[in-house]
Amino acid sequence: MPADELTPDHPETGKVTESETKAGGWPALGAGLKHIRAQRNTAATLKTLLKVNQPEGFDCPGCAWPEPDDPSRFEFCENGIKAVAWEATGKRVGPEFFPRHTVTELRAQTDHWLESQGRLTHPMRYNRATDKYEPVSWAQAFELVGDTLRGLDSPDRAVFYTSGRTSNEAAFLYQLFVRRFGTNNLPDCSNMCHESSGVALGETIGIGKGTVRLHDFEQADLILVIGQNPGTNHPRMLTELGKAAKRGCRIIAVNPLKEAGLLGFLHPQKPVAMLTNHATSIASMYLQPLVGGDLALFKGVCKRVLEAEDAGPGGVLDAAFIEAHTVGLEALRADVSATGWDEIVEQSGVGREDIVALADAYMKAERVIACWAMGLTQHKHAVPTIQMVVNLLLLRGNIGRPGAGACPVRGHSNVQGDRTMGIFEKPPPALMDGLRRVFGFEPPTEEGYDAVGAIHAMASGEAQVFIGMGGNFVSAAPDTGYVADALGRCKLTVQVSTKLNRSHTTVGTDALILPCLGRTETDLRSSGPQRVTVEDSMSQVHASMGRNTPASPELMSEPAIIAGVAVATLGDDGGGIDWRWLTDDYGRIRDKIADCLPDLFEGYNEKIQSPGGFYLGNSAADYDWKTASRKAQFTPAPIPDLSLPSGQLRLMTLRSHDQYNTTVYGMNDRYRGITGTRKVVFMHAEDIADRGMQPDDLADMESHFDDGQARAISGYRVVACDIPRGCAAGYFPEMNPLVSANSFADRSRTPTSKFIPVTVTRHDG
Ligand SMILES: Nc1nc2c(c(=O)[nH]1)N[C@H]1C(S)=C(S)[C@@H](COP(=O)(O)OP(=O)(O)OC[C@H]3O[C@@H](n4cnc5c(=O)[nH]c(N)nc54)[C@H](O)[C@@H]3O)O[C@H]1N2
Ligand SMILES: Nc1nc2c(c(=O)[nH]1)N[C@H]1C(S)=C(S)[C@@H](COP(=O)(O)OP(=O)(O)OC[C@H]3O[C@@H](n4cnc5c(=O)[nH]c(N)nc54)[C@H](O)[C@@H]3O)O[C@H]1N2
Ligand SMILES: [Mo]
Repeated sequence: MPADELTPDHPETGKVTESETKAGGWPALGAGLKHIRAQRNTAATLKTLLKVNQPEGFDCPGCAWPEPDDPSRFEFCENGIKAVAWEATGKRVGPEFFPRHTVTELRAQTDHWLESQGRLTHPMRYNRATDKYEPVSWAQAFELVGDTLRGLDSPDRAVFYTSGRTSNEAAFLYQLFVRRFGTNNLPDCSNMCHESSGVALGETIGIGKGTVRLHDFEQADLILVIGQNPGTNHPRMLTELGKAAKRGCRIIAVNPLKEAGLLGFLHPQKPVAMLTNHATSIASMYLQPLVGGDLALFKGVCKRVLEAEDAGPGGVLDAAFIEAHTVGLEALRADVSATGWDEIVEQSGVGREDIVALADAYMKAERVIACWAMGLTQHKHAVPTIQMVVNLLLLRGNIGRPGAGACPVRGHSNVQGDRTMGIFEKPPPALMDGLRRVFGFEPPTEEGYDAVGAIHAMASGEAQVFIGMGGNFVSAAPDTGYVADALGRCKLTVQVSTKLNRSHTTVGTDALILPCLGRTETDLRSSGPQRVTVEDSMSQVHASMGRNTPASPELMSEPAIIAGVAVATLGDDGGGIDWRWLTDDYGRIRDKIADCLPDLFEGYNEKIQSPGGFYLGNSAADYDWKTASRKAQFTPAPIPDLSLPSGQLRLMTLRSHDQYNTTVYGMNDRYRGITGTRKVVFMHAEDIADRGMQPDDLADMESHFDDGQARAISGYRVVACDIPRGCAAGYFPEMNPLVSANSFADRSRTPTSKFIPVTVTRHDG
């Protein structure tokens, strides 16, 4: 499908002004309130907000940043308000909506328009003859899914995607159904997100999760924020960073772009600071590497640390920690000394004196936390880059010690929990043993498709059914046109969703929209209202209870939908599993989870009674290294040569301040000075001039991968910003037609959404 058809133009009313130098403050509160009013449900939304992240309330459906143990009465942020208001909207997309729009017409609308129409209320089935969706009963919908799945010549012909909002209970049930059906085809948004972190940490410290907890932020004396934009994507993290900065902890940002939220922060819930407009400075040092230059940069930092140790042996490294807990230092030392400063400086784009300054700050600090997000994970060499950061932490024993550790900051509010529950194309052995023992069936052993694998399998016809438990696969995945075609080749596409999105417009021969309850809504089952549980970025599991009246009486919960599909597919005996009994009371699902994974979840139902929930523990934080060598692993890695042919730029795709992934709340990106448009490309002023253009000119863009495919988008407004020469930035998902499904990280297979070689030329016409 041509890219232009899938990334329709927004009305061109855009305006570019100066970018900001701090995040939060009055504009943040104002923006939050504006969003509540726009959703036509002000009173209900305000009432809802009082329940966000409170002990008896629901977990914010925004990001995965943890809640403090003692949350102030209002534990929310501007973007949490948007996420909640978006779900609690008064607008509806009911059966009266669909006769007015063919799917072809819907495809021509922007992502923003589609989602702004409101909450989905009824199950709908696509009618190819009229090119429209029509109401269908739940029973008929389940029958269609069951019949189609049973008609496949192998269970491996179906793909079961998950986005990261799905609760532990729904996720466990979903993977149970999928494995009972007979496949491990369980790709998820994590494949496109923090998979590289999971692989890198698994190999080096034996667990694919972060090692720090929230209270560690109170003890750190250096926090590195690498490839992450918390002002927009994890605003509540700024509270922690602000507090840390105030008590003298150093914060160093590593990001090609100068992001407002890393420069300063005005807490929107601290009236005095608000009234005096007195922002807390955050980063005391801001390094701007070339896009993709972090491996070289952190190798340089390791080099400086090792040189300092050589100059004064015994004074720099944590010899006791290294001796007791690590292997591989000599290999790293050899690799680092064989790497010259010229290469480090050239490939990182950071001057030697700045690398030395970062290393010196590191060596002065007793307790160091390294945080990172998509700026590190979505690169071809993402895994070794993260491992170089781990090397740096290990050199001075900064894993396991209070106030120190590795902190991959997760995205979706339960993406980490979904993985713990077994949403993974690689069947986790402990869970497979549990399934065998508790449910008495033999789970499939062959690895399933991850996100990239699923795309190619649908394109080639090897996979013929796509079921999405949340998310918006076509817009989130790389190479939008290719994915749309791949979905179009399926016999059946099913989207379990709360809002209309582009994936509903890229239909298979048959297609269903199954509307579900959101996190904020009461989930009433025969045993009463249900709570669900989620795991945050720091391995804390806690309960979440929706309180709002559901957007429509027709909505079903995700667990109930899974049960319906399971019975329709596996037959009346449900493959030996009583799905209805399990979903009448989610406590029963939790008991089964505890039976399957007793080490982590024993006493699950009791433990979630306590307001803050419970901590799953982290073996690495306890100096228990579950690696092959039973030690933490230093990992040498060559610096890749990332130089591009002359004229090409390194494009990174990122989030504006007004979106949640593919959910576009609005057209503004306040901190970056953008109003009313998303069709922009950020570049260095001299790179703009070199191309004979001026800021505000319109440009066309073409990407260059060595897979022989041409990928282009057109009509993007050029914006000058503080970014290294040779680098550029634009918004996800609009720029996804430029990303290749054949370009992904080594070992983790995460699409390289932060490194797209592009040419930018003046738009003619
Ligand atoms: N409001 C809101 N909250 C969200 C989301 C949302 O869309 N909206 N999404 C959620 C999800 S799923 C996720 S995964 C997280 C994403 O959170 P982030 O990772 O913060 O999101 P991105 O916008 O992708 O920004 C990545 C940052 O990395 C920088 N960067 C890009 N390339 C490089 C590089 O090569 N090196 C370095 N050092 N930096 C680089 C960019 O300049 C940018 O500041 O947020 C979660 N929270
Ligand atoms: N180019 C580029 N591509 C990227 C990225 C990037 O930085 N650059 N980031 C990647 C990352 S980090 C991620 S995590 C993925 C995100 O990929 P996804 O998770 O697939 O996408 P979302 O946009 O979060 O999904 C939004 C949809 O979820 C549905 N939804 C919302 N709440 C619920 C709920 O409670 N239940 C159900 N069933 N559905 C719900 C709504 O219908 C909404 O339309 O995108 C990836 N793609
Ligand atoms: Mo993500």
